[in-house]
Amino acid sequence: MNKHLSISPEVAEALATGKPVVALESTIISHGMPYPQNVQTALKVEQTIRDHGAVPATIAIIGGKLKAGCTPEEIEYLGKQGQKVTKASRRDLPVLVARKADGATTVTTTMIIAAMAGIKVFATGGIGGVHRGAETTMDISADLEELAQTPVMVICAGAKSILDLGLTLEYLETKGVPVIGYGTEELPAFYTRHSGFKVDYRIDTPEELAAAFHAKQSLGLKGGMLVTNPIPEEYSMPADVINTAIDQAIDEANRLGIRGKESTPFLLAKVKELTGGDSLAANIQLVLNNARLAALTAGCLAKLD
Ligand code: PSU
Ligand code: MN
Repeated sequence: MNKHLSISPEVAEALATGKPVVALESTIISHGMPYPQNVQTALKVEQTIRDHGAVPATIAIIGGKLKAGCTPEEIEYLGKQGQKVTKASRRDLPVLVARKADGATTVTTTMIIAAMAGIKVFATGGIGGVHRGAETTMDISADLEELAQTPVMVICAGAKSILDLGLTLEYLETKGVPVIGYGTEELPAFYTRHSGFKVDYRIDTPEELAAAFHAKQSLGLKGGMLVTNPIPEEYSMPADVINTAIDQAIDEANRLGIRGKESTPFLLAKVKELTGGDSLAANIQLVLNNARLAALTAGCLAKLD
């Protein structure tokens, strides 16, 4: 085991006995939602995973340790610190670990730590991707590169249209990452079920998700798989409301010259501010929905492995 990795006793026991485990990211807690809803949601997501037969492993960097399985106290700490915690992507790991610092893990670093621990399924809200205007800014999330090289299935609700969804799909195709729609042929756009873009394959059951991931691994193909699970209809938002807010947020980011790693958190916070509590409520529901699917899929995968 890597000397920087620290697996909680419950997660270690589950992994050793072949029980299903689901990884969860911590940037969604620190940067993705306001306190205290972020902490409440993180704990509820863990409970949902337990209710569906799997063990949750919330992932973060605490005191330079790569944690697979956070305590409720650690979750509370990350949630309270909010944006003061370093948003940690792949490039941030060496310095944070050397300094024994804290970091909230993005999709990228959550995949890295999950893979180190031997966790294969990861549930989150949305992933990073190719930003609008990337032709000139070159702002492409490290999440896409990670999906290309690290063997973890990421279950999300698609990507927000703060990104260029068409270019994001092109990038994933180039990198050989299968993009699956759960019960849909269309890529969901986080708050809404529709984007107008097609996924590679529609899969309708957790059994088949597990079988596809298992096949990818037994073929010796590196990298992960992206499962996009649409937000339940009753919680989805009107497309015009959300798209107007996103356009306004992007205009403001451009005006203020927001760039780099601040870009995604700025846009997420702005969209939330412009759409009030509705987008937060939708966000919470789609994460719970992904947690359920991830737990069931991890259960199926545990039977195949
Ligand atoms: N998109 C969301 N919610 C999030 C994020 C993205 O809808 O919380 C977070 C995730 O942690 C993701 C990260 O991995 O932002 C991507 O940041 P960047 O675009 O800087 O790579
Ligand atoms: Mn970026």
